[in-house]
Amino acid sequence: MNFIRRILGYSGKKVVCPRCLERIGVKEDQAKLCDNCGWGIPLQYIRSFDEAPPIFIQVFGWTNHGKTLFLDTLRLVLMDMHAVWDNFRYQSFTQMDMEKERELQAERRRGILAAGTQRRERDQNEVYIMNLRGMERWGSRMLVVMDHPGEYFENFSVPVKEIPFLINTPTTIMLISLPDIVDDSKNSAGERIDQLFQIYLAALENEGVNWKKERRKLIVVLTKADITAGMPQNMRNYLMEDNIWRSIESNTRMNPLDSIAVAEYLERMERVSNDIRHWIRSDRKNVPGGANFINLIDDYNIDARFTIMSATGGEVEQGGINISPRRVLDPFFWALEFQSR
Ligand SMILES: Nc1nc2c(ncn2[C@@H]2O[C@H](COP(=O)(O)OP(=O)(O)OP(=O)(O)O)[C@@H](O)[C@H]2O)c(=O)[nH]1
Ligand SMILES: [Mg+2]
Repeated sequence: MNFIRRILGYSGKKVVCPRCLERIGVKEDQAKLCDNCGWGIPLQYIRSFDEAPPIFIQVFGWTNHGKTLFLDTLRLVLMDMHAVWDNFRYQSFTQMDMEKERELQAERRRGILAAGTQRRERDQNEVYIMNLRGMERWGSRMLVVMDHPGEYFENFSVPVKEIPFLINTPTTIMLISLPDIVDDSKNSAGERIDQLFQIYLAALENEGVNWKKERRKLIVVLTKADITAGMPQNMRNYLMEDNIWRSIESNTRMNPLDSIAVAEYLERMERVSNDIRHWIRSDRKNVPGGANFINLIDDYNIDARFTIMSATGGEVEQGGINISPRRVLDPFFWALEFQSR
């Protein structure tokens, strides 16, 4: 039997298509077009699948709130994680991924990350795969990312077919920029944080999600924390104390994130998550819709964690920005925790 399998090149192996998440049969030594969606699955993805299972990141958030910049700076930080993990290495699996990598590195060398509108012209339905190896605690994982335009999440008609990870993976990153909803001049529609969540609930409910049966996981990311008003001092300190980027930039050696340090990092993240949750629940002025948001989360049995982050590290200047991302790893670490159990 094994002999016949070898001759036919059939290993009985199945992988999850990184585009539509259907489980499909593959051969160990051949790239393959997905039987379900036709997407070209790279050979290295197939080879690595068992040893480095995929981790899917779906970002849900309105236009101009910072989704693309979050995903881009996360990739930039991940490319330099050797700073804290001695055996860390990453790899692009497709030409498109490598081009993206070069583009980000070039922008970073110029100290500039292009602004939102321009970035939106890219094909929004592309799947980016980054193979990450040698991560302390989590080992090897393939990070699979899609970046959708905020228009998709604007109202109750979310095009879920275009957003396969939303329904088919249990974890969603809900990203919201409080400065963009608190400032009336940027928020003529009067959007509130609980409304973004109601759109999420409606999208999943339309697809028949059973909240009691499958506990959904939500990572709430308050982005643009560098310009967020009214944030308690302990949270602000937490944001500013992240010095991974600084040590990467200055090429200075940091304390490695060994297994003990990672465990401590996660404990602190959990405490900060509780603080943020409390702040959202109680600060009516600076977090419009916050109390309703938290109560709905509990009502729908959702397993939520909360993070603050800044993709830029500071206010954006005309023409470009000298970035200094802070705490962009936190949502990723939560996703790893959620998708490792
Ligand atoms: N101060 C500050 N500005 C940010 C931050 N992240 C993003 N921005 C600004 O917000 C703008 C929009 O960010 P994008 O990442 O393009 O937003 P998006 O959510 O991808 O927008 P769409 O693609 O239209 O849905 C950027 O051009 C930056 O000027 C941040 O952490 N801090
Ligand atoms: Mg975008």
